[in-house]
Amino acid sequence: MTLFEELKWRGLIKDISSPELIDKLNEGGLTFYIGTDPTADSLHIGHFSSFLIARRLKQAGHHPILLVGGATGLIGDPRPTSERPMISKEELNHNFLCLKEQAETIFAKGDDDFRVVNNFDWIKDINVIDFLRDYGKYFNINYMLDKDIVRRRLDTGITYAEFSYMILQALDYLHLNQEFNCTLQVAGQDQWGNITAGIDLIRKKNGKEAYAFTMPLLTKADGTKFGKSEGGAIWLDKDKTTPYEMYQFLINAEDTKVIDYLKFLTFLSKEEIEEIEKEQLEFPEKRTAHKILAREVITFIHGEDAYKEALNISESLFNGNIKALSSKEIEMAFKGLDRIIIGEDMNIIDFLVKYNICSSKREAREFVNNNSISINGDKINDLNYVINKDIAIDNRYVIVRRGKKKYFIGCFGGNNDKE
Ligand code: 629
Repeated sequence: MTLFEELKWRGLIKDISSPELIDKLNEGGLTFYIGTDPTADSLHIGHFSSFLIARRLKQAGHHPILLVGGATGLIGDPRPTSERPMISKEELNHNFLCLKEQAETIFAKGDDDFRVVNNFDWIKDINVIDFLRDYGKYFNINYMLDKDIVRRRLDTGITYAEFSYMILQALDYLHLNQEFNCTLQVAGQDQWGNITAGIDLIRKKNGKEAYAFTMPLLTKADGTKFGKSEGGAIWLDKDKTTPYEMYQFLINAEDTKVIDYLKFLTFLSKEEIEEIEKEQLEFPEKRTAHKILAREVITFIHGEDAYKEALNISESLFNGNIKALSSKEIEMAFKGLDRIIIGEDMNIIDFLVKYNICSSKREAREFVNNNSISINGDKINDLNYVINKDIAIDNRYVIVRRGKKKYFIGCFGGNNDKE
């Protein structure tokens, strides 16, 4: 398979700017870029699904530039629905540093042929007269109004700032074309208008051909955006979304979409994925495709140790083997749960009632007697059992499971836990 055939097979091609691009992609050697605005302090898995193209193209002999929009982030790319609230320069700068770090550690991975640039570096020096003369003069209003997202915003309203955004992104492409002979921009399909504005500006100002292709935005079976779970976005920052939470999200991908996600989000070959697809069809209960998707994505983003930790948590919780978890893994596994701060040693029945794990002493005795209560993975049916630091994991954690899968996490007070 040529590169282009592989990208098509993986479902990574939505639109291409011209047929000549196909041979150029297959030949290798293009300098290309993909950009993101620092609208938050972390990239999310939707960005991951787009930015991964940078490593794919690099592996095929092209030269990547990742752009983090320190300037465009201050203006705001118009969304189809409504005007973005103005971000403060302090927040933008904080977000910029976070995203630059992620671009370098998750995607560039120390590879010297992986440039990360900030468009503030060249846009900050352009005064308003030069902006209007050197760039504004090349944009006909009808052309700008014709862009899909701008047109849809005319009735709800769009400010001059957001309306001008495409000129900035076009200016970026022109700058990278002049500085680095960048002749390809890649993005998700929502960026088509911004990218073609850049191609037209390069043709008008440099008299040169530039190219683009866009990728479809990854969706769930119901057509909604991939990467949104009920708990919100799936962030690449492990302190916002732990590798274990990412594991849970990926392992629960819809069966009808998991093979598409393997194509889009991993570097497994066509043969490997077809093998997995066969196994998935024959033994769906093994969830092989889901487990491999989680392994590949988490290992790429967070590394193998983080993946193994997430897997250990998942397997330990599944088979109730809580004692196999370290304190750190317990913290990760029960991150979303309210902590029960245990102030004193207590009989299990009093404990279950005091911390609302059971509604009454009668119910607590009933649960204990019929094996519905386990402490740190061990079923407890001794009504006189005492909860104290000796039974706690690391003298700190008491993990209670009520019934099949209702968990509570208790910890003995200490190091600034409020009682
Ligand atoms: C200046 C800014 C450029 C080139 C690109 C940009 C950012 C672009 C944008 N991109 C989205 C983002 O920042 O807004 N105007 O969140 C996002 N992108 C990745 C994919 C995307 C796109 O980061 O391209 O399609 C979806 O993930 O929406 O010179």
